[in-house]
Amino acid sequence: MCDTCGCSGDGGAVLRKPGVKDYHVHVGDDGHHHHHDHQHSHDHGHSHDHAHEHHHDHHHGEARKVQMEQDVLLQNNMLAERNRGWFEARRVLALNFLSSPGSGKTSILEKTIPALLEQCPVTVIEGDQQSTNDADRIDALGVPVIQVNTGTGCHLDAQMVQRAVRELDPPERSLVCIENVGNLVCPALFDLGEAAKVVVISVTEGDDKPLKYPTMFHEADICLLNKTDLLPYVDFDVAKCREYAMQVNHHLEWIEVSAKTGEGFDQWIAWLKTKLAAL
Ligand SMILES: Nc1nc2c(ncn2[C@@H]2O[C@H](COP(=O)(O)OP(=O)(O)OP(=O)(O)O)[C@@H](O)[C@H]2O)c(=O)[nH]1
Ligand SMILES: [Zn+2]
Ligand SMILES: [Zn+2]
Repeated sequence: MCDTCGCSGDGGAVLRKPGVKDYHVHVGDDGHHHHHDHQHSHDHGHSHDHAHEHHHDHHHGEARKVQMEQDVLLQNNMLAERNRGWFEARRVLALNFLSSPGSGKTSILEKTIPALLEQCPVTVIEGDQQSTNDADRIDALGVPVIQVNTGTGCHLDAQMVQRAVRELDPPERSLVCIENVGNLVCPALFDLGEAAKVVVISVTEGDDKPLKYPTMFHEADICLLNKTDLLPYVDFDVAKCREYAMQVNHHLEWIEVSAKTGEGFDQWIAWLKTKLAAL
């Protein structure tokens, strides 16, 4: 997470809308308590006979870092629960899409959304460090979308989603798709208030990913294995990958798809429709 991976997480995120040049909303940093007790290294070569009080805080650095991480996550979890309550009260199905960069999250959304629009309204929150590329792709589908640019941050957090949701104002009984920043590590730790986490991996990434990034697969509710159209060209053992994923999380649902050919989308759309029907 932030303090460990060095990403800022300090409220520097900005919301943007495709085609609306002046639209620019800063996500405030309230609710994000970053303790900036710098860990000065005090070199005691000099004598201490000056008058001002010297505050030497000799807490163990590691312990403090862990405490800070716990505080940040606690704050986030509280906000996430508020988001969850808001979604539930409005009968909104919020899904958090997670993967490493380029696994096909946006491509999957591009294919999924048109198939659902008959059944219910869809809105999208796009998370990326920079650019509105993904939001532009969703905008082309004609559904409302907000881009969250996290700057140096490598994940979305509950506060960014709360702010984006306020702007989007998704209608009752609708689907909100949240595409997280491409990253298999940090986003797993940050609850956004979603009903389910959808982890996407593609066959070009290697079948050992569930073992290398177990937290993500442990936290996910469903895994979409994407780019199955490329299986003839890569060394990727689908059965093995699935077995590894199940070792980490035996409740994980598993669907194999290709956003390019549409293979497996019947099953995926059926999964979504079941969730939407239960709202
Ligand atoms: N062959 C093939 N290519 C795909 C498939 N899905 C996505 N791609 C390609 O993979 C690349 C990345 O796809 P995106 O949908 O942008 O991936 P993403 O996960 O949204 O990427 P980030 O937002 O940057 O993390 C693009 O060139 C897509 O055309 C697929 O099923 N098969
Ligand atoms: Zn991070
Ligand atoms: Zn994307």
